[in-house]
Amino acid sequence: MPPTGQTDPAPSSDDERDDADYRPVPLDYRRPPVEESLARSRAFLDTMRRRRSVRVFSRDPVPFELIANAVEAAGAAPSGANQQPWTFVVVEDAAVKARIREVAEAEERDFYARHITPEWRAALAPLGTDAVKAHLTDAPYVVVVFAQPFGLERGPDDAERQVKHYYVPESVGIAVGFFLAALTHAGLAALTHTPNPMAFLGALLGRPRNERAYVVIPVGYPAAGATVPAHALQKKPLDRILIRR
Ligand code: IYR
Repeated sequence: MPPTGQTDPAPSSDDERDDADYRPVPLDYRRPPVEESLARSRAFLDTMRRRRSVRVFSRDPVPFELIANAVEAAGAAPSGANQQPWTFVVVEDAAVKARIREVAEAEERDFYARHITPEWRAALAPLGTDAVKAHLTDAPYVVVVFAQPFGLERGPDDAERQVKHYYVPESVGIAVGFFLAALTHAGLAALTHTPNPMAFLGALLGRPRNERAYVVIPVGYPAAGATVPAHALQKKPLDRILIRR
């Protein structure tokens, strides 16, 4: 770099600024003994194998900390450029849940009556789903996850500007996976539900213009005597999903 005559030269290119931004810190990590790893891995597998999508919920209350901890676990997920392009809106208000149910059911009625293809109907038949979405009012929490395709920041001039986010669907999908795993680990039940279209949720929940509804997840305890479709018990065996080379 040519001399600038300044004692504290300003960065002259983006590359140099990026170098200056990178600040390594020691990794906080403890390697567990192999026996401990195996025991934890097996216990986690046992928990996750029992996970089911639950469509009938008890109205029993669930401590909010369980939801907050699961959201914090989701927030620990990796994301494109660590931009964390997600917001988890936890709906507890009965009137808001009722409104979500009303609109979602209207859309689902339309889907099942008009938009579903014969192929799609056949794929859903073993799940026994229909347009009635009682889980949206019975579950104590309805978590609506929003993705942020871009961020909104205020510049030094106080003007709002858009910041592009990278790998948004992948990042939000991973975070939702962490969320579902955390709920399962805590002994809670959930359903991944995607009413189609979902645009009404941004308006209903007063979300900013950079957020798009990604998935709706009712969370609670299963209703007493809840049943699940036998079809959902059939997970592909390991030798069909794991290939060693
Ligand atoms: N959104 C509809 C239909 C539906 C679609 C899929 I793919 C599912 O795995 C389950 C349901 C509904 O919620 O009923």
